Amino acid sequence: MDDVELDKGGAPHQTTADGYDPLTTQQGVPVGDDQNHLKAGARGPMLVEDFHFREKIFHFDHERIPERVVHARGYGMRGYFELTDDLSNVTDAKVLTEVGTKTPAFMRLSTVAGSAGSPDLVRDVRGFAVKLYTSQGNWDLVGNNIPVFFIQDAIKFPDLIHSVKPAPDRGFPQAQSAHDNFWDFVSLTPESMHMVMWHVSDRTIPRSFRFMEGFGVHTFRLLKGDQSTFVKFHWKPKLGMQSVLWNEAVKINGADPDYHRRDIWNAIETGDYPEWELGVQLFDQEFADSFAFDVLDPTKIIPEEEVPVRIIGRLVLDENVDNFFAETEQVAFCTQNVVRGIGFTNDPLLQGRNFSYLDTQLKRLGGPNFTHIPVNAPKCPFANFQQDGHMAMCNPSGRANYEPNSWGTDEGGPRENPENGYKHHPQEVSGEAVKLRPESFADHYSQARQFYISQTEVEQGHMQDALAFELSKVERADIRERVVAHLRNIDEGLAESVADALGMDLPDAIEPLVEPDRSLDASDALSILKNGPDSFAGRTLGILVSEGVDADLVTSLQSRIKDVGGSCKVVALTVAGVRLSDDGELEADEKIEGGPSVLFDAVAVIVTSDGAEQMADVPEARDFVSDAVSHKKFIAFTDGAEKLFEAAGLDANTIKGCFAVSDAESLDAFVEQLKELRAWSRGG
Ligand code: HDE
Repeated sequence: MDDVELDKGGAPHQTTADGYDPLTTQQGVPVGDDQNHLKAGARGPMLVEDFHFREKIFHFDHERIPERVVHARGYGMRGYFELTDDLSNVTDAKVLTEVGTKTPAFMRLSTVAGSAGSPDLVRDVRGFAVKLYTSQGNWDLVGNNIPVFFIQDAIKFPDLIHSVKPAPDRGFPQAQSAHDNFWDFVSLTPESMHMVMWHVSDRTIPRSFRFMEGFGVHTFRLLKGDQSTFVKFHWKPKLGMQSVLWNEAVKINGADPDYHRRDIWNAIETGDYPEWELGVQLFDQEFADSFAFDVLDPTKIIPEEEVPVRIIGRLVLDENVDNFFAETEQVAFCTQNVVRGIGFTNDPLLQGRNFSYLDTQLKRLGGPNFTHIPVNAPKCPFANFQQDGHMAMCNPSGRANYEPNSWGTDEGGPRENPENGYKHHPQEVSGEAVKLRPESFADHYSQARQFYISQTEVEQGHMQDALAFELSKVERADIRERVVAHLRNIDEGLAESVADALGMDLPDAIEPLVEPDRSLDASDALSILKNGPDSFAGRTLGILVSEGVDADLVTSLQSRIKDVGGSCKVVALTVAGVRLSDDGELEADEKIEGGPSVLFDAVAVIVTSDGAEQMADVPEARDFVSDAVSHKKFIAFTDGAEKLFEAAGLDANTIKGCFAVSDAESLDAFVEQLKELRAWSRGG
């Protein structure tokens, strides 16, 4: 038979008359009509013969995969990790020993309780998951923005999550912890009290993903040969930490439910790449034995004052995804993904997680081959004899799919490598099979108290308010009482203030398993405000403008903000913007209804007195200034703006942190002040 040249495909189909690539079916057949299905006559019934219609609707019907059972709402970005300090004295992991190497990374930041469509600024822990595609395989560090957790044993995870998720009978509240079930569970679970303190702190309402810390939470091991060193991982944001106020969070969720994802998307698009430093706390068995708490207990931290955080590298996010579903939705993190030189401890939460993450992917991604999806596949070579299953994309080639075999190095496939392969830590294991909580996990209040006393007065006030708010949504008085009874073991002042805000008498304290140690020192590293930024970099100024305002003033304010690394958004009565004093046009980024001051870190009210008078009649413009004042934002205002403030019942000239601006000098003073972000000393 003559050789026949097969058409292997790939040749471009004919383009459409107006130059577009043709729309085809999944089988590559160009579609002639994508507007109407095939009918028996123009007004007749559908004909089953329409394969294009059937394929299109079939595919649409199957677009959804199960959302993550926790951390459903998340946002992913690509980047790289660069090692700056060599840990080769304690680990064999190349990613931690080859200084200067840039390891490709994928990061997904998330909330925990809400479903995929919930708003970004709910009070919640944030997931902080990083996948590093190292030359020795994938390493996933699947952490949170809080260094401790609610529970000590993985067996309680379903209970914790059920309690915070919508109640099963009514299907709400969505993405909230301010309800009976959550506070019922945590108040019956004293080990959660340390995490509860973090939960009611400003950590759970971050201003942006870019302004929060991340933690590996558990104690892990770094391994060099048989030698083990304990390690806790920390991510420190380059821009410092910042959170919003609760009253802002509530309003932001309405004004821009995508506030966090939009923020990080925009930062990457404009080249202002988000960055974190990776830090490690390294310690040995001797330290672990002498430390006041069990290093396997995930409800405890090791204060940075006791074991300093050593910075060893940086993570830079420099690319948004091309497709949200392909990458962010399909990325599968797994605590078990470690590389040679990194190992586990017996933290009972970590042990449980090591089972859960692989298991959950089977349900979510539908089969065992999710590792073949590009976002999950290693970027180093990988080869084994695992085969088949749903959607197998890279089955082993050649005759051998087993080993040992006799097919040699050409055809016989890969083999284990005792020299360079992964080595588990040879820890000795013994003991009776018991379902027991170690006694060394029994202290539930000492570090909760330490966290509270480490906060500034402003932050302590926020915690008191948060507790009062959350508990005011709890219908059952006995649950409210039980929470306050725990607070008495943490801090009497805190308990009193919450009881007072709830209008209840102080209940007796809960009997602790072990007496809390009230002598632990405050740790400054635990406060956001003590670790705030010292510049306006990465922040946004909202400028409210009216017709005819001084062109020089606006442009010099904009350029000053740019010089300090910040950005500006112009807000006006119409989205078309305004005409400036020099007749130039200034386009608005937002119409006033779409640009409330809660979306900005600071605001400037650059209006003429006619403009202020006109805005005085616009409720959203009045809210713009009154919210900025009550949220303690620094405010610049022009001569003439007073009328708008007056309409909101305020006198800009007497409010702390309000700056009358008219010239270069006054603008400089305002921009200098912005380093501090908020006028905390403003009353009210
Ligand atoms: Fe998770 N967790 N978790 N978790 N977790 C999941 O895995 C689980 C815990 C964390 O962006 C699930 O792929 C158990 C602590 C993040 O895709 C699931 C326990 C910490 C993400 C799961 C915990 C985390 C998850 C759901 C108690 C911080 C999102 C979907 C022992 C150190 C990853 C999935 C992403 C996701 C189980 C507790 C962080 C069900 C059983 C502690 C950041 O496997």
